[in-house]
Amino acid sequence: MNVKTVSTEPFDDQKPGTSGLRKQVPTFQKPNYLENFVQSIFDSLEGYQGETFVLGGDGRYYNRPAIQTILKMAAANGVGKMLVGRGGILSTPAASCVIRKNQAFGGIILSASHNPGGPEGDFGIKYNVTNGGPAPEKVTEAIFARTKAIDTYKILEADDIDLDQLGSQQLGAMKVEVIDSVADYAELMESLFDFDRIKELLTSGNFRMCMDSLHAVTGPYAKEIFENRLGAPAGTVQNGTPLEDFGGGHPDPNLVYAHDLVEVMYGDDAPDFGAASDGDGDRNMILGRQFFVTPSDSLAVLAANAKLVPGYSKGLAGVARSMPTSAAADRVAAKLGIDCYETPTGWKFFGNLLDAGKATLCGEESFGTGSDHVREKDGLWAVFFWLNILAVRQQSVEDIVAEHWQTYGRNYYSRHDYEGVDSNNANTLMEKLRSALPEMKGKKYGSYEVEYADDFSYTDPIDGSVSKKQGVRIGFTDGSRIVFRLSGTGTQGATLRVYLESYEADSSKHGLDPQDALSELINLADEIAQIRNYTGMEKPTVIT
Ligand code: G16
Repeated sequence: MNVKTVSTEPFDDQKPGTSGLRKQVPTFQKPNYLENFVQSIFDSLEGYQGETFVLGGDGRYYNRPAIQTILKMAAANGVGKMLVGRGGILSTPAASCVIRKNQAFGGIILSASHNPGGPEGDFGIKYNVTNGGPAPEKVTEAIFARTKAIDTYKILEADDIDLDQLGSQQLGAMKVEVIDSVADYAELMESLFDFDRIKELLTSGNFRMCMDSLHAVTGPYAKEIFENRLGAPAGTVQNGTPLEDFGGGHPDPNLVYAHDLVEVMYGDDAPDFGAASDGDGDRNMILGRQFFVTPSDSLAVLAANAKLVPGYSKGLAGVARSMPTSAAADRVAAKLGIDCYETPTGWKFFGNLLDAGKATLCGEESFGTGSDHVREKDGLWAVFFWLNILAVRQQSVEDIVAEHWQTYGRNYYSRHDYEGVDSNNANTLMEKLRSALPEMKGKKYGSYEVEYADDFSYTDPIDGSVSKKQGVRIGFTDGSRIVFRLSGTGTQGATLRVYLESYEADSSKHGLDPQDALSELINLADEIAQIRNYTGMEKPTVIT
């Protein structure tokens, strides 16, 4: 076995963001760029030699060469066995499932999630720990520290592995097993949901659904489960073949980027149910006929109906949501008499709560929902959850949500994104806001009075770790609020996210367009943060 030790120099931009290291493909193609980061992962782990790891990605451009490099580096660094998805592909939730099922030491996932792909698109890499979830901050910080000091990496000189051949192969002293991850994932879904009932619904002739995989990783999973196992007609899954550049699209399941699905669901003779997932399969968007379910509401509806689903019929230990997600789930938790946790943005913050059995369901406004079945958010899981509820309740998506609002009130909610903002301007906007916070309490803006204004800080209730500066919150006396934060997943300039929320108990006022219901708060956000001034934009680039 020929292990080569290669000299290298640190890069100064390898700090993992909200979810791993994301950069444009040409950055990852720089000599040693990927290798430095991978070696930094191994260097910051202890006791992994001889252990099993999991490796796979969302199939975007550069996935295959990166997988080959990582395999050779893993072999050179003493990994015992590597489980790799066929073709180098694993959805993020499937990777989490495989790590857990095999009690692997950890996993390396190659994904830039919902960001566009292709030679000029984005690429990403993240490390997941043994519980199947994204590495917590203390691990990502150790990896980052190592990237700043690295001077060599190890790689095996060997031929490439055949990634399309299921079964075992040898790479130096490391065993490589190419696996069919669809099977493991489908089995897990079948253990949680009432597949018989869902099958009945999908084959009844009275119900039609459309699943849009946006040319990304969930295509094979969705085709196998919806069409082959659950009997949905061929063609139920659209854009179901994963492409390296996602067909030139933006694999982000929202009303702007999932336009094919939106056209179908808002067209004449629309199906009863529509869903989309993202590049690596962990996000979801849920639509009824001409009806959009916000991710915050989706979490609340799943929590309120969890007892209808076999895997959750015993009830929930608790729910958790990221801070900018609306408080709709809090109202359900209060009624159920269970705890509701508020964490910073980033799925990694749910890991400890799930491991400790404090939360069963988690969700984020950024189209992420999941549970303790894995340690990642899970796009298709959310679709099955909805289908299971629809199969039991035999009502439309819109009726279920409208009834939910009648019971709990409606949290009007919207997120306004300003993408590609000059980073200095974005940072100045945030700093100005932060410095104004101490003076804000009690201030009046039109009919609104500020009740609190702070920069969200989170103390993990399990390990006591503290994460500061997680978003500026301005809450008003009527329960509405505005949150400002900069995205940690973009690769060009900065993205300012403005989250707007107000609460309406009166069901006669539940039928408004959220942009109208929130219009005063939207103007206020601009007045307080000088958004147009600092971004140079008259309006957001994306509204969800
Ligand atoms: C990641 C994280 C999510 C987060 C989202 C948006 O999702 O896992 O927890 O909500 O990014 O983060 P930001 O607002 O910082 O851009 P994904 O689907 O991109 O892996």
